[in-house]
Amino acid sequence: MNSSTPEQLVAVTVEDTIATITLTRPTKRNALSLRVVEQLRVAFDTLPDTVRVAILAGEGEHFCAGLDLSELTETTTAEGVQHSFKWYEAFSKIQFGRVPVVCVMQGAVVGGGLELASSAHVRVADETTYFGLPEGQRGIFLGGGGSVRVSKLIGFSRVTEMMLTGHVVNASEGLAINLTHYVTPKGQAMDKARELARKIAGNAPLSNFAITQALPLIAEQPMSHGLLTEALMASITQGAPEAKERVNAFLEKRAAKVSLS
Ligand code: 1HE
Repeated sequence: MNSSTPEQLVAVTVEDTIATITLTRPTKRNALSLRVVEQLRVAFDTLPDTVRVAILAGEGEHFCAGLDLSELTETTTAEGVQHSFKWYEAFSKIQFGRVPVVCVMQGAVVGGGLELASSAHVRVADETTYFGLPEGQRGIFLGGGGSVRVSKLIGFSRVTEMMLTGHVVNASEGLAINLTHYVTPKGQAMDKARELARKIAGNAPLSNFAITQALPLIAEQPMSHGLLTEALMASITQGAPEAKERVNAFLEKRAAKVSLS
């Protein structure tokens, strides 16, 4: 399936079990207008049932320049809150949708672009990538969930420092502080993301469900609740026939060992 028309700001392609959802507004550095955010929501909400992993990417030299600042016109407080809630709804479809999401990054991953990337489960940057939170300089604040999601990735102290000082973090520094899981040479992040997506698609769907849905909730639970949730999820996943088959495959030396490659 391929779908992209001139007025479309988000393109969806599906190959086997992997969907690629691409921001297609490179002339505006993939800035997130409300139309883009809405198209992202629809794209993640309507993935075909055959899809097991999604790749999120941005066309051109920059993943995403954040909020479309041309839309930051005079709004009432209530309209501003509604604006954020539209972003929350779309980004929630990414983080808590049916499939794991791998984000491919290059160039600017700033402001709302970093809030978007932090909604994905796995992040792959190429060496041109840089991360910034220029809201302070623009006289605004995070509004796409970054106070929560980016703070969970790097801690609120680093978010505070980036926002106060305008500190722009390069790819290798981003790797060190957990803004990205991988850094590739220039232009190779998509290849790496596809390789990872194929691995993720090969996991048991129930395990992927537990990893993407239960893990973030467990992290927010008090320890006693978290351990109980974990025990229940463990029991549910290992009770599935697919788990038994996979474990037997290992015991019968039919499955790959854990290795560094
Ligand atoms: C934009 C935007 C945008 C570019 N909204 N139009 N985000 C920012 O503060 C980042 C602002 N953007 C930049 O700093 C730079 O554009 C980049 C470093 C990302 C890329 O630089 P460059 O030299 O490749 O591109 P450019 O020439 O700056 O921009 C190309 C065009 O995209 C230009 O429009 P044109 O009509 O003159 O061609 C820019 O105006 C346009 N453009 N970025 C609108 N962001 C839910 S709260 C989230 C809060 C935030 O995200 S705050 C951070 C906002």
